[in-house]
Amino acid sequence: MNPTTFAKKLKQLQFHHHQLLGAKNRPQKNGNGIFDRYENPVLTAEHTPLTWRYDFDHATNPWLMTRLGVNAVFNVGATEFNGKIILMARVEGWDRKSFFAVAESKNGVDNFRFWDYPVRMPELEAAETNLYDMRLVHHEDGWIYGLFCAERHDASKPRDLSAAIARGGIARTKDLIQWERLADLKTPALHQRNCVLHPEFVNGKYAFYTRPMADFAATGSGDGIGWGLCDDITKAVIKKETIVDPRFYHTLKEGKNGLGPAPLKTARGWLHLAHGVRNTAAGMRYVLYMFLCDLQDPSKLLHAPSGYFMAPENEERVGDVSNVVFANGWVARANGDVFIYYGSSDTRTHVATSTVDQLLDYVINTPADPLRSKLCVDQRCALIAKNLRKKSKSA
Ligand code: BGC
Ligand code: BMA
Repeated sequence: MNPTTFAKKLKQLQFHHHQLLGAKNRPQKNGNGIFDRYENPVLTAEHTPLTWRYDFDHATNPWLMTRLGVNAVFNVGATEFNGKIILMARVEGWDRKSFFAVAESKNGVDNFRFWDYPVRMPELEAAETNLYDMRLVHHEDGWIYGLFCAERHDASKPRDLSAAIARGGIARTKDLIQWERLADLKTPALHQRNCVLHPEFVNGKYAFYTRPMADFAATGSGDGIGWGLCDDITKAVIKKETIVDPRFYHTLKEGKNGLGPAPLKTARGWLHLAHGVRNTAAGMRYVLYMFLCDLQDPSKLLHAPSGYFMAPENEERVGDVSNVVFANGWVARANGDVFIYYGSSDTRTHVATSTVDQLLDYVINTPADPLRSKLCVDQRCALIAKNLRKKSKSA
């Protein structure tokens, strides 16, 4: 490519990138009354800066090749920071390694822009191979914590290249740029993914949601979403875990479940967003669900509405790992608006909006799963009868 064509092509690339980042995003019509989906994803691989992917120098990159491609941007942590909505994205390169990067937007639904550089997270040791799915938590101790999965090959099985160990990584920051890496969370279970820090002290201690598993990823190898306390966050050890939200046969969380972002504090309790997994002939299916826990005792489950909160739809259903929605970030604004960020099929990131009032109505007034077909029919018939009574009265 001659220098003139190169310059023209580079300009085109920059123009299209500019258009993409400036595009407006609108809520989809006909929401379900619980939340609204949006027309466009908020972040995709194409949203990452061109400076991360191309070498702009004609002398060293005469074909204007993508040198370090980005494969996917998904499973973002989220928080409000200096009046902006901040997403801590899981960015995955063409090399399959994930890393973290901050993107910010004023309104939380469009015009997300990445900061110039991704996060340079300090490594604990060279064995650590992949970092992903950060939960961002403003703790009442004044730090912003990042909790993420730190994955490595299982050195005890040198011949099995897919044998891995998932550990609960912890780091903290004040500015989202300089990170202090702390020791990984220690619990009785070998594998920990989906660990989340509770934003407040409980009995003067740090409190964690965990997800103890005996196997790296297999469904059926853990009991559910756990809870445990620890004294020292810099060397976090949980000796005893209790289960807050167990798995259950023939529900959306039969195979495995894990907490999403840290819970939102509301007048009625701690509001939770989690994922549930079931095994199917077509692979694992990931959906989102919600529940509410007691304000005084956050390990006590109060309400668990029946069924899923959100399941993959349309474009969301297809990607590198199809049939997956996964959420590890949400933001409740002071006016009660809630922005829920979710990854679809390990490929892209979307937003859905709701309000604290709507979500509380949803978790408190939606009946619980009665766990058997017969009882589910009774539950639905009660609803039908109520509606038909009303209809005949108004007729
Ligand atoms: C992937 C994760 C996945 C996990 C369990 C990891 O290697 O990076 O996205 O959740 O395996 O399947
Ligand atoms: C996991 C998660 C996610 C991912 C999902 C589906 O266990 O930790 O990173 O979205 O599997 O691949």
